[in-house]
Amino acid sequence: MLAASLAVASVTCGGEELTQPGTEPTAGNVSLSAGPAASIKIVVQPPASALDREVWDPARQPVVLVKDASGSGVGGAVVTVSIATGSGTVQGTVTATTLATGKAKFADLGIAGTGPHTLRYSTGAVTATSSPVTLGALPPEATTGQWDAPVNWDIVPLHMSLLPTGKIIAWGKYEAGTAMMANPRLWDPAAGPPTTAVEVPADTMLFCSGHALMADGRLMVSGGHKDDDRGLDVTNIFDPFTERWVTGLPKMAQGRWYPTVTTLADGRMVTVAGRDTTSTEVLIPEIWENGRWVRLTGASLKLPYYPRQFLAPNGKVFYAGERVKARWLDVDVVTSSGRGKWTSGSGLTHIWPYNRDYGSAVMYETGKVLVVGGGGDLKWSTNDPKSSTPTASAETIDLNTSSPRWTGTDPMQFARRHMNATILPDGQVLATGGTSAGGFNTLSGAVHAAEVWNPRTGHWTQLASNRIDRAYHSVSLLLPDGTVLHGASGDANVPLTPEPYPAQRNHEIFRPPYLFKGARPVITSLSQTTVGYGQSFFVTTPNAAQITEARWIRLGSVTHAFDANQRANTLTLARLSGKVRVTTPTTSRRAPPGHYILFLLNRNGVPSAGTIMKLQ
Ligand SMILES: [Cu+2]
Repeated sequence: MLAASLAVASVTCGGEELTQPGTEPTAGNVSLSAGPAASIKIVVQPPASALDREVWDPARQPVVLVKDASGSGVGGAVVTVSIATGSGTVQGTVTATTLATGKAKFADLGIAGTGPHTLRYSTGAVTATSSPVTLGALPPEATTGQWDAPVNWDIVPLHMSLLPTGKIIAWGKYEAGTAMMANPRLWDPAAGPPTTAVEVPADTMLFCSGHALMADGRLMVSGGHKDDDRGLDVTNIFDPFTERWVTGLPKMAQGRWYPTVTTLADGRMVTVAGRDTTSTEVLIPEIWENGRWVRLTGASLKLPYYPRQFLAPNGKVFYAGERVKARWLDVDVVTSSGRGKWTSGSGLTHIWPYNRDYGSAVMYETGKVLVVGGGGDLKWSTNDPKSSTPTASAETIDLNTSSPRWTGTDPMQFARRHMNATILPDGQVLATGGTSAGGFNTLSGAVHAAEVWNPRTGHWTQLASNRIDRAYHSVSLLLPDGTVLHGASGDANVPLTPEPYPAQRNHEIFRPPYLFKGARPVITSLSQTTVGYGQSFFVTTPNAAQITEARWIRLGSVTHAFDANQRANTLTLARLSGKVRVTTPTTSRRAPPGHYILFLLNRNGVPSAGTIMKLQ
């Protein structure tokens, strides 16, 4: 996948792509008029101290100068680095080739080990030894991550969306201590704490709506709260650029309380399930196209609240769970029963044979879905078998194949319902919060330990524990800096009666282990912030020779243990000199149009801070 042939050559200092003319000479085309190497002079020493396995900052990468007996620089000499003293091992790209000047710059070195080490540089029979590098052991947080202290909000931010501007819009049910609807809050994390968020009132109560970001970056909010179990038939759209709500759109045919909104490949939006203004379960999806809602009467199906569904690479909507059997929704096919159709398949029955109500699901990679946790409520309103306790089990499915089938992966360390699953920049999935106890929201079983799932190994690793019980109405949201906001819970009360579950007007920030492994790659600039499909763009970074992965993750829009907007694509990457070339997915079925956070990663799994860009 990597352009390996460029990896070594990219240590040259030119600013241009190596295949273009006019760049500095590289090892392959210098004239080797000097004599054989007679000495190695150290120009830049390695860092005096670093962490075990840290990928050293580019400014701290060694540079050596190879000269012949007459003192002329030797071009085209391959210099190899090894451990001179110390018990560790060199990591990264261990050779560098001299330019015509005789200089060779290493680009991607580090050492696995602890204590003092020196490096030996050698070419032919000539060697030199570096000054010492003292390697510190990784802190425990490099294994467990770390939780910050709780941060207060004025509301319970149980609906939360990251906007293209980097601001966060959030709302809950009631203003604290009142029976008045909570106004949405627009919070700029760069400007101050959430208590400084500005109110951006909407005309109607948005509590228990469904939401997702549209192709243009506006937030569509379908339905809302008429009263408990009764949904509004309105659609509100928040424009993050004018910071205003747009209302007055045509109403939906039915109200929706607990629907899921999904962005399709062509930018159309579909809203599925929920309860209507009379508390009747809504069986008919509606699609937003050409400025109006159209009912998909051929696709009548009873689905639980907030269906966990995704746009799939075949262009259909894939309903992953909570029901035992997953299904496809084709929004365009027309049958005798009308437009739209649900279908299933033999491989689409979950391995865990019970409803995964209030488990989570995530498309962690192009066309690949993880369902995890859920169940534990015998009163849940489907005919599927129900378990009296939640599950720790997890399953994956690859929708890129012709006959997808659920496959088991390791269970979490803890059973959970009302948990959140969040894609991390390194492609792993973080599980946060929830409860292991049976019943709708039994907080005696609240789980505080985070866990992370590695899609390569299928293993879950237990991480640090947060302080606050967060189950029903909790959220988790990946932030562009690579941290995860985990917040809310509760706010399910009838006005001014004792809360059945404490209203958590706060969040905690989780700092994943990768933030404790030393220097992070840096994104300096992008050649463009809006890109098309199958298009390449350039990311200027001083870490170009160290980048092993580029990934983007769609901005999160989360509520009720499910983020209908987040999804990730690993992007095609080529390392050049001083920059990397990133190529976007070829089709919008693999990545719906809209806004994504781009991350670059090094071989140690450490991500850059992300940058938000638009795919169209
Ligand atoms: Cu709710």
